[in-house]
Amino acid sequence: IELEIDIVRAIAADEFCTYFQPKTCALGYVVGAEALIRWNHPTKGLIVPADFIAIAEQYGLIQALQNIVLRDVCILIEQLTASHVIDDTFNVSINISQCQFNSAKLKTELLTTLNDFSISTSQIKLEITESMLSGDIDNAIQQMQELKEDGFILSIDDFGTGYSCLTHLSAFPVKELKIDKSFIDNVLDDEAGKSIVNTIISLAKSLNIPVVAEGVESLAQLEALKAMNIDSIQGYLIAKPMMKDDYVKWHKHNL
Ligand code: G
Ligand code: G
Ligand code: MN
Ligand code: NA
Repeated sequence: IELEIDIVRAIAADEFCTYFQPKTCALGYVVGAEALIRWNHPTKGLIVPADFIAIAEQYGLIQALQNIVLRDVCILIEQLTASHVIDDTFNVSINISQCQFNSAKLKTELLTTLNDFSISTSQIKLEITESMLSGDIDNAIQQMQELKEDGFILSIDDFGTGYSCLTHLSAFPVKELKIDKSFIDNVLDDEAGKSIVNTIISLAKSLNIPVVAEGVESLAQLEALKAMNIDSIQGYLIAKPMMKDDYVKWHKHNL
């Protein structure tokens, strides 16, 4: 069966689900989470996004998947709010694809789903990869500005891998910059690895943009990043992405 037909079938069969990975501040308090889609395939088992996101983008199915993720995010936020374990500074990140970012309908799609819940746009963070910000800069800034005006928080994902023009960084209305895992992997290797991460953190700090380290796996990495004044941490050291119920349990035990 063709994968795109299988995606359409799987949407109707409710086989997609959303995992959540927590993000903590340098002191260890939970400050947010990232939503990561998974496909519970009846015969193939759990399928990761690397194996279907590109196909979904190609066949115009990505917004349908995004709506599922956003709905799951809203359900999580409502549940955590009802349990009094978050306040309205807690936000959940969703990953935006290039084709969605280019679409004039993105904002309406997001607002339509949010409308079914009593959740503020400021509790939703939109992750745009750095590579999406290297083409038509004026268009990118305008799209970001419009999303920001509706209250969405914007984040630059996979920073350091996208060859964006650094002079534009101060023009982007973003509230977060996520250093790509590939740089965090090398932070203990040698002076060069350390210096690259330190330079990204200093650059973001000078622009008043909080910085997240992605893919932190060891205490030694965490200590090195804290010494460089990192703001937040995401990675297996804190927790792997979890199903909603496991995430809620984890969250309540790690307040
Ligand atoms: O969850 P995992 O680490 O396997 O994610 C791999 C990639 O898939 C990441 O780059 C992430 O941005 C992307 N991804 C995960 N969930 C979504 C989603 O809901 N929408 C889009 N567009 N990409 C996603
Ligand atoms: O959207 P983005 O490309 O940033 O997606 C983050 C991806 O990184 C997710 O697929 C998530 O499962 C993965 N991830 C998060 N933390 C770690 C980690 O500590 N180690 C590894 N190997 N992967 C991680
Ligand atoms: Mn991401
Ligand atoms: Na990333």
